[in-house]
Amino acid sequence: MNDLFRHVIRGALISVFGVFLISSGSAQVRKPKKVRPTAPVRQQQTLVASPATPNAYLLGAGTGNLRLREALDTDGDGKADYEIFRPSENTWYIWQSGGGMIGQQWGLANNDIPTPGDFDGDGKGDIAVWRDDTGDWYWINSSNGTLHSVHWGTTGDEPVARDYDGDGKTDLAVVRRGGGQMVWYILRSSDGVGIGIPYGLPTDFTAPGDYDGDGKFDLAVQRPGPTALSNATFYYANSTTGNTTTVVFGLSKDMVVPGDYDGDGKTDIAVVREGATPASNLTWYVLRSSDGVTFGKLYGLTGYDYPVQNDYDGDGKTDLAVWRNTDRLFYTFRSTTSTEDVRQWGLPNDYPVGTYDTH
Ligand SMILES: [Ca+2]
Ligand SMILES: [Ca+2]
Ligand SMILES: [Ca+2]
Ligand SMILES: [Ca+2]
Repeated sequence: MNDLFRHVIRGALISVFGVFLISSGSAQVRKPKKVRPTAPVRQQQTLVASPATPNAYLLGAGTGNLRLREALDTDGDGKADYEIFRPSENTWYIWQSGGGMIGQQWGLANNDIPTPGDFDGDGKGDIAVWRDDTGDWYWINSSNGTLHSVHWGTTGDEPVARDYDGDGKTDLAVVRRGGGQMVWYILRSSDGVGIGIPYGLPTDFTAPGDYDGDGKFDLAVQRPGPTALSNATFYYANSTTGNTTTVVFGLSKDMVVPGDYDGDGKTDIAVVREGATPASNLTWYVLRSSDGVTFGKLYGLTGYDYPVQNDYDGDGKTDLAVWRNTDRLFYTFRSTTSTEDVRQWGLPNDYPVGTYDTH
C-alpha cells in the first residue's frame, strides 16, 4: 500500500495527501480516505459512455450486498467496474465491465472522499464524494445525469453511505467519534428522516455490511484489543432483530474488508493482514457466513496494493481484488473460475475508488 494511504494502518506516522496525521497505539482511528491536493473542482464532462444495459434489479432479503456491487457498476451489467480517481485532474476514470470508458471530473483532491453508491436506486453506480471541510455530499444520478448536493455530516466525520433502510437507494451516512462513543448519523432515503444511533466506541473501526441478510445494512464495528497483535472483536446490530452479534476474529491491526465472499446474501466478516515488509503478501481471512469456516488466501502485496474487493465477475460473490500502485494493475481473483484477471488501469499515485470499503 502506498505511503499516501498509510492512514489505514495503525501505529505509524502517516502522510495523507499532504496532511500529516499521527497514529499511535493499537486503538487508533484509521482516518477516512482522501485524495491529494490539486486544482478546484470543475464541472462534469462525460468523455465516453457506453450504452446502458438493463440490470435485473432486486430488493429484499439477501440482496443487501448487491448494493456494494451496484456502487461500482456504472453500466448496470451486474459486474463491478474498474474505477480510478486521478488527484492531479480531479477526475474519475472508469473502465466499465461492458466495455465503455468514462472520464468525469468530480470532486476536490485535497478534501473529498470518494463515496460511490446508488443514490437514485436505478441499480447503477453514481459518482459521489463527501467533502470533509463542509460536510457536503456531491453526486451525479446515473439515471438522469442530474447533480446533487446535500449537507450531511461535519468536518472529521467518516462517510459510511450504505443502504441502511433497504429501499435499494444508498443513504447518506457518517459516523462521528467523540464523547466516548461512535454515533451513526443516517439520512434515510425512504422517508428523508435523519437519525443518530450510538453504536461503537470512538476507537472502533467501521465495518458496515448486511450481516443478517435482510437487505438492510447493519451498523457494525471492529473493536481492537490492547495491542496490534491482540484479537479484534466484531460487533454488528442485526437490522431485523436489533440484537447485537459478537464475533472475535482476526487481529487488531487487520484491515476490515467486508463482502459477500460466499454469495449467500449475508456479509462475511473479513480482514486483510499486512506482512512484515512491503514485498510481503497480504493475507485475506474470510469468515464465511454460510458454513462458519474461515477461508484464508495470500493475495496482493503489503507495500503497494489497495484492497478493492467487489463482485467483478457478476456471480454474486465478492472477489478478492487489489490495485497495485506501482504497475497500475487491477488484480482480481475471480470467484467463478478461481482464476486471476489482470488489467492495467490508471497511473501511479491514482486512487482506486473500490478501496472505499476498506476500513
Ligand atoms: Ca459493470
Ligand atoms: Ca444510480
Ligand atoms: Ca436506502
Ligand atoms: Ca441487515
